[in-house]
Amino acid sequence: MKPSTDLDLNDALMARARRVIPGGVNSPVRAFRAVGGTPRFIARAQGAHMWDANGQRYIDYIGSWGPMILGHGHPAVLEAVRRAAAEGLSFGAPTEREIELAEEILSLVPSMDMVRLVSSGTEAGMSAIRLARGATGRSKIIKFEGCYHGHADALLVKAGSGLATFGNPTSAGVPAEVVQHTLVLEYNNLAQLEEAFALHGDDIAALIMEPIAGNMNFVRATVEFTRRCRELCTRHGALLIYDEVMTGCRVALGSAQSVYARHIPGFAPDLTVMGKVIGGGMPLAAFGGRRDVMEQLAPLGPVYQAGTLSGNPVATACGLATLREIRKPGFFDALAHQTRRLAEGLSAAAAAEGVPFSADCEGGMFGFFLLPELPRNYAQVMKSDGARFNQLFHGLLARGVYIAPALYEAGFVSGAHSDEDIDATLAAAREVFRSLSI
Ligand code: KE4
Repeated sequence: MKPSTDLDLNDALMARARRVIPGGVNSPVRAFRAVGGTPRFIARAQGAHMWDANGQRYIDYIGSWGPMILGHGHPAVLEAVRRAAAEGLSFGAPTEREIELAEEILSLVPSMDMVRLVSSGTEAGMSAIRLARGATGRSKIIKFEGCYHGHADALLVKAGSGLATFGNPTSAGVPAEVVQHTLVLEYNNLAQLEEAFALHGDDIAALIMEPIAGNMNFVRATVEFTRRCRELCTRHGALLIYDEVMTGCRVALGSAQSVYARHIPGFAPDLTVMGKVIGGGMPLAAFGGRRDVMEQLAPLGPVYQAGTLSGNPVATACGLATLREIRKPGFFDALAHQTRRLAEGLSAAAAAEGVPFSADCEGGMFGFFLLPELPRNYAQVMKSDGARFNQLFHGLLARGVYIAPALYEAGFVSGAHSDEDIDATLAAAREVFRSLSI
């Protein structure tokens, strides 16, 4: 579509989108509300690059918020999707490929004895909470401020008024009764964790956590905090749910739980929620874990869960092809090297211009803060200078580098990001940091 004037096509598309889609987008973070300006309407993508409606090219560090770990348009993935689509888009009946993908996921995440495929991370998280409640016969759950587990009602909750008090809704339309069983604690706060279990331990069905909080940009749970979450859940008969929708097969082939198991021998969650990478960019997510818990699910057990497109034949082909590529020897080493080069290069560029900055990365996921030290919880993250972040975001965008349009979102590198892409990103960052330091 070419407008009659030389109006930017993104502006024209956004004006048109706003007339028919709330906020012009199908997911709020895409609207650029946090950073201002007009979202880029992407026309196509290939490898590490995306092109917007104006034909402007960007080096892509969103990667669809994590799924595109191989980069866009990987030939093996496209071929698998084409072949699957030609055989049928959806059957509403079991297929062999669902077994193959389940077997692949279990081989990569050995804490999972069984897995159920669904269509989104929200659906996976929501189902895991229901399963934990059904399996334990308890209602209370613990989550942490700053962690996001999808938009199921029980999880749209912010910390209550006092310490270890039950949560209040973060969204209109969520009745207080729905979140009255959700306890919101401070991430990495051992004292609050101890108190919550001391007060409510035997009523807690599950503790759900992001192992590395990509929804606070990039905040690691400390090893001691992780160990204590595991110990207290075990002692009180609560289930530890690891939300690896973002970190799963992204921070390591064996996901974040394999990283923490290096520091905590035998560490394993009871349930794991996955998504993004395992779908390769198509609508596919999963939850799984201990057999005795998973067998509580319908049709075997009393916990109901279902989905028309669960295990969709095209989505499973996309996910399977993706997982088979990333488990090839050397893929993750190369991805982690490139990601580390980016994170370290950004830190060096900021330091050279005297801009307060800290960065961290694991596998193909990275984060950074306009703070002198890495934050350990949500309150510390929110001390970031939002206005300065927005300048950084737009400075990079104008130079063809597309990072997350919000300071609390992580970044993602793919196997397609070349040395030239990283060098170009660092050159752009140096220019922007120079403008920030003025
Ligand atoms: P989805 O329902 O969006 O597939 O997954 C929800 C979800 C669950 N758990 C974690 C740890 C997640 O990060 C997510 C979704 N992540 C966001 C980005 N922070 C998706 C982007 C968006 O909301 O548009």
